[in-house]
Amino acid sequence: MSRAEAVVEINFDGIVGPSHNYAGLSIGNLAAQGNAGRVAHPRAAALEGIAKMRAARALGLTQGILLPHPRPDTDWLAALSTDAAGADPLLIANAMSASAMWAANAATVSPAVDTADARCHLSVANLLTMPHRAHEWPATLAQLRIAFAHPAFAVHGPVPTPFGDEGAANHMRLAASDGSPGVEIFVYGRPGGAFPARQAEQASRAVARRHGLNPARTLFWRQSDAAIAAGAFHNDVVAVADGAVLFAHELAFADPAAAYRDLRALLPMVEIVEVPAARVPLADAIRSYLFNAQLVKPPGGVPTLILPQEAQGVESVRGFVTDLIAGNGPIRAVHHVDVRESMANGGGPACLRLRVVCDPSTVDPRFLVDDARLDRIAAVVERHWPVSIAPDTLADLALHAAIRTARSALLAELDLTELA
Ligand code: SUG
Repeated sequence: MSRAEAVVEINFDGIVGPSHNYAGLSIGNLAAQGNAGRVAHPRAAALEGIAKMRAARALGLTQGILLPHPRPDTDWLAALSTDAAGADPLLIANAMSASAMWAANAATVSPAVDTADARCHLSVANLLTMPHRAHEWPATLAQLRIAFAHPAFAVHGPVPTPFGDEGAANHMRLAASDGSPGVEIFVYGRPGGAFPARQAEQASRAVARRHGLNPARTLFWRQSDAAIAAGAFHNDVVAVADGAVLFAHELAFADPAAAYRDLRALLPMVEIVEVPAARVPLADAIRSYLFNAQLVKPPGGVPTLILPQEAQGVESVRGFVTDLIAGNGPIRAVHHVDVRESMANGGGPACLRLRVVCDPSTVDPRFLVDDARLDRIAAVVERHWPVSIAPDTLADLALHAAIRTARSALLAELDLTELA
């Protein structure tokens, strides 16, 4: 079998780290702001993530992992001339963030079939808009360089400041079939609204250039100001694409008519499922995370939405999804998962995963999981992850020690101690 034939989409999920907490650090992320100060449950959170990976595997999908980062981030605190014992509470909260779990913000990925040098390109995201996320990229890059060390890949560092880049959460790829060249769509925000626009147009354009994408098959769409103002801090809160299907809210993009015209010209077979605001108000879409679904096509199966269970709790969304599945459209099945601990920080099923279209045999196998490896990860989590963390305990040195021990145990279990 040639490499092109062996190419599949792998979902790399961020394992929820032992410092998972609700410090309310993300302005414009309504769930995170609304849950600031709540007690978090890192152990339950990580087990929910593992259960989601098991559900994806049960559908026949290939599953990978990314590992939690060292927390508190003492390198970052040292660069700020302080440390975990002496830093002010806000810096400690920033240094303790487990936000690397949202792997959709780890990098932007262009499969080999789309790039000039026929390698799969990954650009680590700089995440520079939010202080708690801006120090993620070095530890992410270290993992990407190991997981994708094979010459089939090109791994890039971050786009330089001041151009904010939040990775795959603001990138969509549509293609006629597995293995055929895609249309890559970069979605950026216009600054100046009530909430930060985290993806800068120039960052998106730089990523497209460094990946060697064909300009004729690359689109740049602006997010609507209304979407950002309503809490769509990333495009993947209001749109998702897979295969030849785009599923998006009517108010996701600044100029949807022009956007869809350009997309149809490049990919005539595209199926655009646009959800009218009259049917699902933007606020309901964001509250339910209807669009933060994983849209997947299991081998031999039908296009399926993996939705957060919260989508069942919002009436307009529940009704829409029922009709969607019953209708003649391209999305034929729905599967609900419980990721409520991540959801409470604004991270749904799609946030938790980074899609890489590649031949799995070119990936470092320590970053791929089967059920047995998921069992082993779950056992470490059960043994070492804190049961709960209250935000007013984030500076507790005993908690820091427990979190370090927990991560070390996971790295040892997965034979990844070079990340220590
Ligand atoms: O960047 N939440 C993340 C959620 C990221 C969701 N990812 C995607 N949409 N792809 C964020 O806002 C909350 C952290 C806190 O407040 O402690 C947080 O970072």
